[in-house]
Amino acid sequence: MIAWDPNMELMPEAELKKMQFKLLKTLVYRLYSFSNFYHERMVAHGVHPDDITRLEDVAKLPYMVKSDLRDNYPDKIFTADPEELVRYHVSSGTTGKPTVVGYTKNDLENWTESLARALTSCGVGRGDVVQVAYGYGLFTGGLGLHYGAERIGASVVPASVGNTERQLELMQDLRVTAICCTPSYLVHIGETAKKMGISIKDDTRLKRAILGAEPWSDQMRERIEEEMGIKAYNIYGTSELSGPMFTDCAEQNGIHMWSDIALVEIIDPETGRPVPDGEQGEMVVTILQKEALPIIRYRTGDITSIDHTPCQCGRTHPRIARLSGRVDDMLIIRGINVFPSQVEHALLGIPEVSGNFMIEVDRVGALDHMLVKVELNPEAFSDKINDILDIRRKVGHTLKNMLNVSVDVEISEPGSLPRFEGKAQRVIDRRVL
Ligand code: DLL
Repeated sequence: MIAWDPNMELMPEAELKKMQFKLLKTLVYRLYSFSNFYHERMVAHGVHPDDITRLEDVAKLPYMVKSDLRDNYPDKIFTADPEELVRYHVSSGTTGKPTVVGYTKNDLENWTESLARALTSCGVGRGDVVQVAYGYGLFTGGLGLHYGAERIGASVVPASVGNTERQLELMQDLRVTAICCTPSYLVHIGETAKKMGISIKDDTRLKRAILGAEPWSDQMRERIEEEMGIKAYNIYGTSELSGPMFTDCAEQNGIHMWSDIALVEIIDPETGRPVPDGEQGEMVVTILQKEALPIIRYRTGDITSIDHTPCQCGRTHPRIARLSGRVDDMLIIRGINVFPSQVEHALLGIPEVSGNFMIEVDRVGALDHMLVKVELNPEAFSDKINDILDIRRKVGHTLKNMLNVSVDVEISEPGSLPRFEGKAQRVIDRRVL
């Protein structure tokens, strides 16, 4: 196993915990003394830095949520002098004001190092040609992976998103070996390649894809790996935490959360109480070393579970499971909780349809009504109405079994549903709640 920073990545768990405690204590004292926002929060919550006497005491600190950042727009929570800031990223979000994240030189350094570790653990290194097809600019994906890939000595192709045919030309001409983009964009690149008569498996040198920024299923990973003859890794992060920072390793069995960077808790989103290892809940993250915009107990809204058992790869940092969705992604259909990721999971088990889908939710009378629009795979395309009705029935049954709620299914032609270059937006909820 090749690690970027073996001392840190293979450090015994007990030592990691000691380090985390020290970092937490320093962080809490610093913020209590120098940040109005955190000082007021801690006082209102009845907690003093002296109350933090062991790592588990992190639970005594108040939570932070996305609206705290919005309400303090643009930089009221920042704790670095303005002249220390070297970068801003801005996340637009779907509602209200955007959130602004500032970085000092050290913040960029820690972010870049965590990505260097992450990319190395996916098998990327010197000699690789990395096509960064996440958006460059205010989004953290493009520049983040760019700096990370440069740090490990790979050659970077800063392609950004869009212009898909050109992406394929670059991939072939520059002998790209690894691509970083959203999973839905890679699927779109694959479809475009087919139309252009290019086989990614046979006509390119692509070996790895580092995919994230949106939920995707294990079935999707397998399908991508098989079709393109590559290994597909999962990368996670959010702008508030700095950006993408954490990936799975060669074992492809969970995302390593670097313990010197992030202290991770999994809680029951309703009660706020911790849930045991292996059980799903909302991930709460404290970033232990951030200067410009410190983050204590940030409720990510992301649903996952944590595993502290040793990983076969040798890294000692805990792993989180593939994210199954967001607390706020969850649709409640006639009282049943439904996650869009369950729909993807179900569809990818049906050979006649693709994993590209749209969900439309309406209220008809007093009842919720969910329509899943599904695309046929080109091989299953038929002009016989009975064939299409059979597929529709099959999809309906599979979804009912997976979701425990009946949904309507609309079958459409191959390639007819929207394609996404950035994060896929698959749900249209027209209910007025
Ligand atoms: O999406 C950062 C990023 C860039 C991650 C490139 C990975 C690759 P935001 O725009 O702030 O930042 O969105 C963060 O995206 O809370 C998750 O809900 C979702 N997300 C990110 N990665 C994954 C993933 C970037 N691997 C939000 N699986 C997060 C599922 C993901 N969801």
